[in-house]
Amino acid sequence: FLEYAPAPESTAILNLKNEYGLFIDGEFVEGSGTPFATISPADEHVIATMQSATDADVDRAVAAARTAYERVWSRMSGSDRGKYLFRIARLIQERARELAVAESLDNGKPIKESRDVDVPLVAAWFFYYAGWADKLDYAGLGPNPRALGVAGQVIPWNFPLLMLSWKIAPALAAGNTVVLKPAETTSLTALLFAEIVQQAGLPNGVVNIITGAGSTGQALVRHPDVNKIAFTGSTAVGREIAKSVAGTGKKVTLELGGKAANIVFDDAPIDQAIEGVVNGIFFNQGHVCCAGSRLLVQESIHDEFIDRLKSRLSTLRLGDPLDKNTDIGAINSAEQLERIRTLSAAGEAEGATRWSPECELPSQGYWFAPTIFTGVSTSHRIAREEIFGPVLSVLSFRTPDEAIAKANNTPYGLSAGIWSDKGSRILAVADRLRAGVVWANTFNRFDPASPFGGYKESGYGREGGRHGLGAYLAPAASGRAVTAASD
Ligand code: TXE
Repeated sequence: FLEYAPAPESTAILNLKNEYGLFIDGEFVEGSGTPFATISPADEHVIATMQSATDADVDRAVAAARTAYERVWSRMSGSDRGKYLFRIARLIQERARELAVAESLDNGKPIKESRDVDVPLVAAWFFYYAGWADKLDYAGLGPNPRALGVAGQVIPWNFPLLMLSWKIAPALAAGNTVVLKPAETTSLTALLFAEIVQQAGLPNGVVNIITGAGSTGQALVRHPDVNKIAFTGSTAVGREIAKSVAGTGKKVTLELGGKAANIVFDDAPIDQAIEGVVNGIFFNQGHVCCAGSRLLVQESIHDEFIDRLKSRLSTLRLGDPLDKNTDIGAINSAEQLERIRTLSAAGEAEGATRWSPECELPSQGYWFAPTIFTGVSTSHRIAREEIFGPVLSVLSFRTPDEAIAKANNTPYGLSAGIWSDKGSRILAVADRLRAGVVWANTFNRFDPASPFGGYKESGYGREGGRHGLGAYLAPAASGRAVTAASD
């Protein structure tokens, strides 16, 4: 199911509306807030207008999800829930080209990424969790694992559709209903997904999509009738959410920022490592929570490695996200561009050496040239703070112990990469890295069967695999070993 139709090249394939409503109880409805525009970050043109959901709209969406949970979804057999998820997965495949174009248009990411990575993974996530829906009783998740009820889900703008699938697929497979709020700059594909929900004939209210800013997310998180919160976004907002749900009994998973180390030993396959380092930080313009934003390279190969890395960067093509030859697209928003500029300026002010290949930036839209900083020390802001842009901070090390100490010297703990020819070294180093995911001789590889999540300020809970289901289930009360068939 990972094979896809040939390249989508243009927006001619899209059939977008000028205005989108909120998706509540199976229908697109008007919201009561002030509408806002979603724009293309590549040239700032308005794509469509969307609704800001107010507290009253959040109430409506949560009530619809509650009714659907009580009356329909929690009474349905796992195999029937699975059939709906399979149907959604197939519809995503059927509309793959259109979804990829819409995602690149709204987010700014290169079409070859949305076409070959994001959308295939979205389908894969629904297929994977569809397969779980009828197997929960036998999966070692406790006797008769029970759904939690209504899940409130808030997602970011870097992988709009993929983050939606990470949230919605396991929640539905486990028997929960959902109210999801996409990020304000990238809600378009979530609303196209709402159309898919309608096409799939999912019972009304099982999935609700409400658009709006952070205040809408906050109202959803605080809503007393929401049983589970799943959030992916900044550590600052994650902290706020953790505080606001303390003592409410809501189950929470938080997937927050990162500052991953990509560790290259002197025995690494160099060409492969160069590609992995480039992919690690420039994939999706570096708007990736697990991005390999710190390169730790062994001192003996440092200079040669950096020279070859620079040559490779000079071949990257930056430009129109809808051009299938583009490697680096637009920065998602003016705010994010400003954050990247501020931290890059701090890198220079603190004494690191900045370098970018020659690269002409388009005059309209939000753009940032691929950048590397050498001579970075662990105390520099660019070594400590998440930049979330196409900016690589390079540090060096002499021994494996030093590499491990530097890699772990961060408040985050989401991911890491190790490049070495020696399997024993990879295992020994991986074991001592405080990171939820460690890639060996590869980077940014995702699979629905594999749990993903962090340590420390990168959050808690795991998404993906059996663990991802556990986040949406509560074991039944002890002694309740048999479920009667429902009518
Ligand atoms: O994130 P926010 P922003 C990091 C990255 C980036 C920084 C800021 O470093 O530069 O965060 O990005 C909703 N209650 N990441 O400002 O604000 C918001 O509407 C509930 C890493 O975009 O966290 C959006 O839907 N929800 C990250 C979502 O939260 C709230 C991905 C994320 O927005 C809310 C994104 C509130 N009080 C940014 N305030 C990753 N881990 O991948 C905002 N939101």
